[in-house]
Amino acid sequence: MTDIVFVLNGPNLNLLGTREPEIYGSTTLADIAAILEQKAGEIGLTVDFRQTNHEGVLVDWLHEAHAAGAKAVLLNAAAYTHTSIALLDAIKAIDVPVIEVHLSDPATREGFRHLSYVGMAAVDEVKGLGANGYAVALEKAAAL
Ligand code: CA2
Repeated sequence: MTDIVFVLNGPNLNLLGTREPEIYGSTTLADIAAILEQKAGEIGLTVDFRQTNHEGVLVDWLHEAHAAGAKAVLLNAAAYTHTSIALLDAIKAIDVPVIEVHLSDPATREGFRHLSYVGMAAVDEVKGLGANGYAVALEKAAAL
């Protein structure tokens, strides 16, 4: 096992900070990456921070985290959280613990956000804390 934590972000999160700030806040994904990289350095971890709009790419990256012997994956699969059996299968197929992350709390939003395939296999979750939730999740990863 290495000290690498993969931080994987799904569709539309590249727009963070530019739209719907009342739901997702005004921090950009680049800001979050910078905060996490600094925090990771302080606690002796390395983060590999990525975003894609494509479901299969997230599956490939989960496999890559496994092949790299990553310590953990922080996964904000965005809308694929609620639809993707492929992601559920990938999380179950790898040895790396996955922590589910969301900026908002999907349980307090529309009904279609209440189901989480990611949550069926994740070891932990951080929801509703905005951008700070990523740092909280990194601390959880450090404690695994
Ligand atoms: O709260 C979260 O982190 C979500 O994963 C965000 C997803 C949503 O589908 C999940 O239910 C909860 C949506 C990400 C869209 O990101 C945007 C960012 C800026 C502007 C518009 C969308």
